[in-house]
This record gives sequence, structure tokens and C-alpha cells, in this order.
Amino acid sequence: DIQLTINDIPVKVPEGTTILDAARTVNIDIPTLCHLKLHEMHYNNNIASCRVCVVEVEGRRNLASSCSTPVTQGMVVKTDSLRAIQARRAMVELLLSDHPKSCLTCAKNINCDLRALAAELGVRAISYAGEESEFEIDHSSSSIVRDPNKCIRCRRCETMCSQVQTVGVYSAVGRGFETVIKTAFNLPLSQTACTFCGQCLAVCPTGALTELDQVDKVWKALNDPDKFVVVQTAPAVRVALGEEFGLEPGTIVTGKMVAALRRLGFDRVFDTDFAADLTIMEEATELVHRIQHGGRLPLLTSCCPAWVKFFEHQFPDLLDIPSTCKSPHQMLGVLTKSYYAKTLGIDPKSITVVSVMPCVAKKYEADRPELSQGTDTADVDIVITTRELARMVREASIHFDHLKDQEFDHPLGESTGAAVIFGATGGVLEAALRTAYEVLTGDTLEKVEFEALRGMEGIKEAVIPIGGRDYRIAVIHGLGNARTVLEKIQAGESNYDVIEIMACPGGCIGGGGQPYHHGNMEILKARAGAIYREDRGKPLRKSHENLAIIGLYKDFLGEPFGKRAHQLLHTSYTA
Ligand code: HC0
Ligand code: SF4
Repeated sequence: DIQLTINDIPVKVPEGTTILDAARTVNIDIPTLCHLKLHEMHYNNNIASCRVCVVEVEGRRNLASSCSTPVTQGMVVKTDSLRAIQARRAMVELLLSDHPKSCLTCAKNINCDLRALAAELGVRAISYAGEESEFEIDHSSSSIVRDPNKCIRCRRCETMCSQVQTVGVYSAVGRGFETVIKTAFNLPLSQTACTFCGQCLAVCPTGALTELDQVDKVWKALNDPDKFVVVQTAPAVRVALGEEFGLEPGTIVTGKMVAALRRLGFDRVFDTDFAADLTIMEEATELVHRIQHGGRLPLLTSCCPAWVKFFEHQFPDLLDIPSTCKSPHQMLGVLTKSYYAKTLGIDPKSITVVSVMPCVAKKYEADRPELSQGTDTADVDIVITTRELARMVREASIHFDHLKDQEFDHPLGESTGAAVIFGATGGVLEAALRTAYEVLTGDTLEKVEFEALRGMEGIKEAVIPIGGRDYRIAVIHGLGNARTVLEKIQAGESNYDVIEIMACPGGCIGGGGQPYHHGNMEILKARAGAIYREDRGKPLRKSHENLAIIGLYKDFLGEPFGKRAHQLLHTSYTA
């Protein structure tokens, strides 16, 4: 162990610890900006470029970056000397000198780490007159807006995209203050291999990366008397939305969310969870079909659009293994415009479907032309994120925490606990197993919780015996982990039957459209805990018990994985 003192406090830490981490063990905070370590995601942005975390080390002439300097025996550190404080302020002033001064209207606004730091350090004026850059803003995709003028070259996005997701869209070009973060050949995002997972946006400290804002489009639809506007909410939204209104992470706000959506003026409030239950019916039948007809295994889940785009780009030779199921929110969209439109006797073209998702890739997904085959309109018209919904609630001056709980509308608002857990990594397969077990054995599954599939491990594996056959399954989150397993499949070294893959670490609860976690992984764990609590509180916890699903097959779809289901609920992939 290494012994040192920090601000006269004796500290003992293992060798290799940085001054920053050593200080944290005795509750001494040193401000940081570029530095970000997300242990569970194997993410470590440690490039020491911003020099905001500098401290004084006795015997050294220059200040040391605490995030990158390891402690040494007998070191004497001062984190709060005037010199260190002034140096930090100067660094932030320099960053602000060429930064656009549009904070009042910036999408990141109160969530900007740079703005927060300037406030924390008491920056009251910018002494350096820097020239502001004039890069073009990249509006090319339907998911992400990239404004390089607001980039502070911390490279958090680059680390996320290359280290965790292994997509490698960004790289730093040039040195020192000349550095710019670019895509290869400076191509617009829509022309790169970007999956729109939005994880870069989740770690961007400023407004350089934000979601494409669709709030005004929703307001417009809500104010159009000729439109029947239907909203649906993803499983992960209900366990995170409350954070936007100051509630503790892990607070379940399903009932308040429904009430808020009604107040906003939506004509029907449906639940993506209904379609998650439906996905289980379709996907489980597809798996059994493949096994019985010698189809190719493993079956890969296909509900995560960033993951779908990843395999289309990176593994075009494996396009026949993902499930052909559309993702649940697309299924709900198409059913609203067919089944439900028919019940109401209204023209599908007069319906606008809005999805509220924890995800920015869902915006891109809704635009995919393959996903409007079933009817002649798009399945889903507008996608907004959890953060955008929170904005609408604020814009309408709704007191969110005073709302009385309300219920989703029937029938596309009915769901079971199996659907709720879709929002956390492992949930889709756990839900599938609850149904597969009962369908294949005819017995009642007493213990519905499959602990082996839960938790934050990047790749989880299990062998589950059902009706005399062993099912080899894997649960993966994070695209880098997906790449590892797909390469094994390509090499013929894997013998899985079914694999769940979600692009975002933690699954949808950690999506790029969720309230910002600012690097606090405890928030993701609290959301996952809430997902499993919501499941436990549901009277029905198996998808095939959902009465509205049973009714849907009986009255409209026919057989699971049958002709009409194929036409409306399944899709195909392109390289
Ligand atoms: Fe998910 Fe979904 S569970 S992708 O993780 O399958 O976004 O929450 O809505 O569609 O249901 C996200 C979350 C969904 C879909 C569902 C799936
Ligand atoms: Fe990389 Fe995902 Fe960001 Fe695209 S959205 S640049 S894939 S981290």
C-alpha cells in the first residue's frame, strides 16, 4: 500500500491508484471534466486533456493532473491551494473563450457539465477573447444532432464509441488546441457506421451531441383537430422519467406518466409493454419453428434498433439469424393503425402514433422504409425520448409529482410483468423463458424469476432445461460484447440456441434518451431494481396470460407466427 497525505489528511491506497481516486476515498472532491470512468461498462476516459483536475504536489514545480498521476510513497498533495483553484478557473475560461455563448437556449442547458463547472469554480468573466469556430452542424440523421462548435475535445464520445461499442465513429485529429473530433473523412453521421445507440450523447458533457428534438412535431399533431394521436411508452421510461422531476432514481412513475400523457392531450395512452408480450408470442414461436424445421441457430433478438444496425453493417453474412420480429413499439404502431383503427372505424392515415422511448435509435428505426410494409403508412410517426417527454410536461406546466395515478387505455395498454422486464438487460429472454416453459411442457412455471439472466455482467450465459431439451442461452449488452460473441458465431465456435442483445449497457434503462446519469452507475442499478419491482407487483407475469393478447390473436391475427402476423409484425434486414 501507498501512504500519502492529501490536504493534511493521511491516506492509504493500493499502488497504481490515481491522486483523484485516492482523494475520493477520504471524501475530497476534485473537479473533473474530461475524466469519466464507468466501471461496469469497462469505460475509462483518462486522457487528461482538460487539466481541470490539477493539484499541487510538494516538490514538483508544475501542477499535476490528478486523474492521470499515480500516488507515490510519502506524497504530499494539496487540492485546494489558491494556485490550483486559479489554474482550474483559467482552464475553464479558456474552454469557454471559444465556446458558443448560447447556453440559454442550448438543448443541454442545465445538464451541461461545462456550465456546471464554471458555476462551481466561480468563473465570473472570460478573460481570454477566443475566436469561435464555425463548423457545420450535422443534422444528417433522424436520431442525433452533432454540433462540433460546442465540442470541448474531452473525447468521452470517442472512448465510448470505440472502447465500449467498438464502432469507432469518431477520432481526434490534430494536436492541442487545434484538436477536433471528427468522423472518418468528416462524413455526416448518417453516412458512417454509427448505430445511433446514443451512448456518445449520454457521456457528452456539453451540447455537442444531442438527440434530434421532435417535441414541436408532437405539439403540432396534438393541436391538429384532424389527427387522432396515440402515444405509447417503452418499459424503461416509467422507471426513469421521475428523475427529471427530482424524484429518486428507481422511483416507479407509471401511473403519473399515464396521467401526464392524458393531460398533454393524447387521444389514447397505450403501452409498448403490450407489444412486448406480443413479441414473446411471436419470437418464442419462431424459435420453436426454427428448432423443429432445422433452421439456423442461434436466434438473436431483434428489438434493439442500434444492435440491428450494428449487425447489418458489421456482420452482413449473419443476416439470416436475427429474429424477424419487428421491435415492440413498431408492432404496437402497426396494430394501432390496423386492428385498433378498424375497431374505431377510423382511417389509419388520420392516426399519428407517438412513441416515448429511452432510446435515440428508435427515431431512426421508425424512419426505416422496411417498417411500413404492413399498412401504407409508417408504423410509428414520431419518436421522442424520456427527456423530451419531460420537457413537454414542463412546457405544459404540469406538476408531475402531484398527478394522481391513472391506467393505460384498453386493449393495447394491457401488459404483464414479463413485458416490463424487457427494459433491463436479460429481460427479453427471461420473459421468453416464462412462456416457452409453459408452452413446451404444459406445466405451470412456479418460479418465474431467472436470476442467472439478471445483473450488469456484459455477457451472461446459462443452460436451461425445458421439456427434455437443454436451451443454451446468452444475454449480452454493449455492442463490444456483442462483437465478441458474433465473431465466435462466425467462426462456428458457438453453440447457443438463443441470444438477447441490447446495444446500451444495462439495456434500455441505460438508453441514450434517458435522463442523464452524469457518470453515476448507481442510477442505472436503481432503475433496474425498479423494473424488477414493477414486475413483482403485476397480477400477471407471463406474456401468454395477457388476455388482450389472447383476444388479439382470436379476433384479428390468427395464429402466432402465422400469415397475418408475418405481414404486420415481421420484417427483413439489409446489409
Ligand atoms: Fe426497449 Fe423495447 S424494451 S427496445 O429495451 O424489445 O427503447 O424500454 O421499448 O420496442 O418493449 C427501448 C425499453 C423498448 C421496444 C419494448 C423491446
Ligand atoms: Fe458511436 Fe453509438 Fe455515438 Fe453512433 S451513437 S457515434 S455508434 S456511440
